[in-house]
Amino acid sequence: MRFDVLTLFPEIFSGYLSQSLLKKGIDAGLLAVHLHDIRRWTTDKHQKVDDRPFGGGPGMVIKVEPVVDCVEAVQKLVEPAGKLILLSPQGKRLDQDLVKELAAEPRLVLVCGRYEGFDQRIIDVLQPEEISIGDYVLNGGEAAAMVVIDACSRLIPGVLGDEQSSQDDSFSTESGQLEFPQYTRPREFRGLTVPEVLLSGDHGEIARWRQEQSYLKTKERRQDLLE
Ligand code: 6GU
Repeated sequence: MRFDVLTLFPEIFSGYLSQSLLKKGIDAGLLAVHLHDIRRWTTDKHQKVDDRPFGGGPGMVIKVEPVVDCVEAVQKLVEPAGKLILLSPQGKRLDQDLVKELAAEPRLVLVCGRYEGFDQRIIDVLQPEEISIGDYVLNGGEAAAMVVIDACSRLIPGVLGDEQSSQDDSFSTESGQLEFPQYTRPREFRGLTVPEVLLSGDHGEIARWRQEQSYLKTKERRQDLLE
């Protein structure tokens, strides 16, 4: 799977992409992330990517020409052109079902906003899918793009090792419930012991216990997931 990220701050991504599972997936050729600096598509002397809003008001608005030029150039780099996504707090809220849809795409082109927003004509011309990662405001779409890449990468076959699995993750279980509690050594810490059933070796009992724990935790914390 290929991700192209269009941003004013490409450096933000380097640390994140060079660690852990994402790095392994990239090194193994299972995913690729290409960063594109929107500022490189400006044509004026001052490389201006934002300007004051018509009609007045605080903040700056991202200009239409560099973003549209950058998107069109990046989409032409390779086939297929990829699914175009604009990260924005006005977008459709990301959840695991949407992650599954996105992870089935061969290529995503992710456009990160900053400041007060995009010139509306960017959206009118490019007609991207707008995606938000939740009901709060970030300084920009970069953290949201990393969330999309991270969540999708877990669903790409081979990115998680054999010993790991996205099947048991919260929201990914058949039942859509939260995860059961996990324990590892030592058996006792500050008087807190590991539930006896997990030491029993009875795999049927363990599976039943875990299912029940998932259900109880979901009922207590996220009744909405059971409805
Ligand atoms: Cl995608 N961008 C910004 N700026 N804020 C957000 C967001 C995105 N998703 C939630 N809040």
